Amino acid sequence: MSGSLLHLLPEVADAVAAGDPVVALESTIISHGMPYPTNVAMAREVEQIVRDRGAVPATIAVLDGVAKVGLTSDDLELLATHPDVHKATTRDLPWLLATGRHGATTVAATMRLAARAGVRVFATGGIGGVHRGAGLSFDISADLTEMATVPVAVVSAGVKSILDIGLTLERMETLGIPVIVNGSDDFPSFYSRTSGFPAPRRLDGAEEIAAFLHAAWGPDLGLSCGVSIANPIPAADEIPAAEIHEAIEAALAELDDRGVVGQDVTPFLLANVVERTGGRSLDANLALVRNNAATAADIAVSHARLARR
Ligand code: PSU
Ligand code: MN
Repeated sequence: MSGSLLHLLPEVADAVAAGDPVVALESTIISHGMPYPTNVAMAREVEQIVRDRGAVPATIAVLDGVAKVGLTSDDLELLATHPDVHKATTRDLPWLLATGRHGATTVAATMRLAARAGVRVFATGGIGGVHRGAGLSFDISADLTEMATVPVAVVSAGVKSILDIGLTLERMETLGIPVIVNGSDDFPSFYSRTSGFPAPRRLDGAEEIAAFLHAAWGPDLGLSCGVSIANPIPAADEIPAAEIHEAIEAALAELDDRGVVGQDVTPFLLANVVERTGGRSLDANLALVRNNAATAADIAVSHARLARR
């Protein structure tokens, strides 16, 4: 089940072997997406939400050069506090393993390790995509490449408007990534339930989404791609697009001024927006992550039932 540098927590390995529901969780959001100690509290709470809905949580990261699927509470604390945890997308994984470092996995790297471990459903906050100005910078997240190639369902709250949402949807279409919106006709934009773009496909609830995954990956079609499931933030927690707009524009301007590029772009923008909105954007972020964990757990439970037949 696991090689010497890929370790599954026994609880996760047992659940996968039995075909029981498991939900993968990423770690970049812990190390590079939220301030301490909110980040570690969030990581623990989200695992509990997954458990309460009948699935096994598997937070994923690289620790001391070992790719871990399923972490202990101490591992979560390390990821939240250690100064030398590298942000890791898929291409960084061999470097971390070969040199024995710590890495916090992005959506892309988490998907890859989840798939290696046999986990098919994954909850996160927001996915990466096509950055504004990508026509010149070529900055397009490796999350999209991974979703085109690895059969894992990623439950997010859509795409933050730090990105070009329209181009991100175009790119996902080209790459053949199915995009489902749960319970809405509008594609959501993280803090907001709408984005100005329609849902490419709408499904309502975990049962319908699990049936979609089963159709995609089952023996009839045998698709090998991932699935992007956009789950709008609950209405009570939403920040209307007009209210977050100013903070995002200012963060993008500061990004330009400082000349931040490459893998530092997304963490810079995330931290800058939190700073500019005070606690408000962080509260919304926490609410949508909880919501995504609950939805992903429900999908994993329904999908495990279908896949077992
Ligand atoms: N978008 C968010 N919150 C996040 C991220 C993106 O709203 O925490 C993180 C995720 O881990 C995602 C990564 O996979 O940033 C994308 O980074 P990049 O744009 O460098 O590919
Ligand atoms: Mn990038």
